[in-house]
Amino acid sequence: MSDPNVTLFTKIIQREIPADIVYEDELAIAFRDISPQAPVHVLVVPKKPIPKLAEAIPDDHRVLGHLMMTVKRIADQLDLSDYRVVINNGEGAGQTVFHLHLHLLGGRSMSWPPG
Ligand code: D5M
Repeated sequence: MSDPNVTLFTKIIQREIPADIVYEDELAIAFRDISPQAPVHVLVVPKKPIPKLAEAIPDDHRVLGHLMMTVKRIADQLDLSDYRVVINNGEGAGQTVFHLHLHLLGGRSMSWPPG
């Protein structure tokens, strides 16, 4: 049986499948979404394969904070001032890849609430 923690994001981290990587460090990787919903659409992904935010544990607090700071770093790097950060938690919220990730969306105006 295949390991449910090995998603395509693990394969991107391990360079088994290609991605347009914009940032990487020991805890996180960020790459452009294959199906961009805005002129800038980057996924910020922890290297630890946490399936979704609801499954994070107290020990994950450092990596979770790091992901937010990584979003800020990439937004600066890409010269974005206004942007949106989204986490889809669970199928009903639109999650399709069960390896936690933050969507960084920018480069166009956005409305609220999201669909
Ligand atoms: O977001 C999962 C996102 O992952 C969705 O916006 C498409 C994106 N995706 C899927 N496959 C790839 C590859 N191979 N490279 C880059 N981006 C990818 P979710 O919140 O789970 O719906």
